[in-house]
Amino acid sequence: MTDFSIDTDRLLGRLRELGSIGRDDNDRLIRLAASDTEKLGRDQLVDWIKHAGLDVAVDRIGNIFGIWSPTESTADEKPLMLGSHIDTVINAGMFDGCYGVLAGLEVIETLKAGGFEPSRPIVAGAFTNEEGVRYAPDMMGSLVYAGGLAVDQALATIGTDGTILGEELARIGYAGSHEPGFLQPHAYIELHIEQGPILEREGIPVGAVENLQGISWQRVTIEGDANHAGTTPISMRRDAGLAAARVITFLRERAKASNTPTVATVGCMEFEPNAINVIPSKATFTVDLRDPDEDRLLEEEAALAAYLATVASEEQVAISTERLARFQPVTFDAGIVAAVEEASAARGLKSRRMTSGAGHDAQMMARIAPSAMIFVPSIGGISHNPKEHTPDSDLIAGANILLDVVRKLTEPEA
Ligand code: HGY
Ligand code: MN
Ligand code: MN
Repeated sequence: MTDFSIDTDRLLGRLRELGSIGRDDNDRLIRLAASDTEKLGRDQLVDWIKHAGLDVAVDRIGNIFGIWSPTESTADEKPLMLGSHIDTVINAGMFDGCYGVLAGLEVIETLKAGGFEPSRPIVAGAFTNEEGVRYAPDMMGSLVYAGGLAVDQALATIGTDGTILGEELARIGYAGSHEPGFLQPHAYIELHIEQGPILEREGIPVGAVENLQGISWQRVTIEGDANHAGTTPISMRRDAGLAAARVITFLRERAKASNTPTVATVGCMEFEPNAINVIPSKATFTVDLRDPDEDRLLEEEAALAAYLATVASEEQVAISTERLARFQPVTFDAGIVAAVEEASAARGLKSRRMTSGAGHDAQMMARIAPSAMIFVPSIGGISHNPKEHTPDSDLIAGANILLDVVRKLTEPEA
């Protein structure tokens, strides 16, 4: 098999270029789904896809695909799909998602330039709204693509800023015509930074991701009574803020005491009227619960519901919840996971099997095709933070492993 290796300057240069698109006046990277800044990132990606001589397709939920189908005889075969996302969180790092999209495109360009004739088309994709920060749930574009959410329902989603996703996609020019799922993949592979501390801590450059944990997102609303901070005795308070604080503490203490991989996060919190000398009448916050084991995740959800009832009666407040996302744990394709390990060994790189703590588009694509992920180390395990970093050598190694696995899965019959 002729040796191929990716064009490192092209991949690293594009990563930095895309990482510079969508920064605010304080240099914070913010490319929320279907926003003006994300449009700039999308436009740049489409330029690169066209420059690579691939066909560009955009579906109704705004997922972008670069399609390489070099030979007539295999054009009708199901494609091998590579992908991730280019939308970001607020004040993001530059590798989350973008690395997998650009490495997928890089692999295709390298194979194309090297005269490789794949046994099936190869597609590089960028899924809409993987982060779910502006519109819930997260992994929305791939969830719709995999048939887990009706496209019209997704397009009608109202964002945290009151906008409607479908209108925003149309406004930025990415309300595509293809029906989501128009290309049913033969297999799906996603290269991604680990976003956790394990690979770096163990000095291992490649993660062969064999499963991904379950995710439960809820919005909790607590309603009490506004009252004077100075004159209202503690015994007479219906303090929504205090009640919210009790829930946050409960979640942390329960997760810590559990001795399991369960994690719980309250990432968003709003008080009303939000005034220094007024007892909060209302607290609205989000709860993100995760666990690789579905039964444990169900237990955590039940424990939270029971505690909310306790707090409601003890603090004399009204508590309601709204489901924002719920995804069960996913196990990836053992054959592709093994191919990642073999490709790593063939390049003299150590790899280890691992679970993904973060949600990814692969979690959704696994519903319609054999799927797996490749991780590279994150320095300090930091992500969703501008300090997110992966050394060039690890980025290049991961992309070459992706290249080798793609070749193995599309090697023409001898
Ligand atoms: O929430 C997640 O794990 C992903 O970053 N959307
Ligand atoms: Mn990601
Ligand atoms: Mn992310």
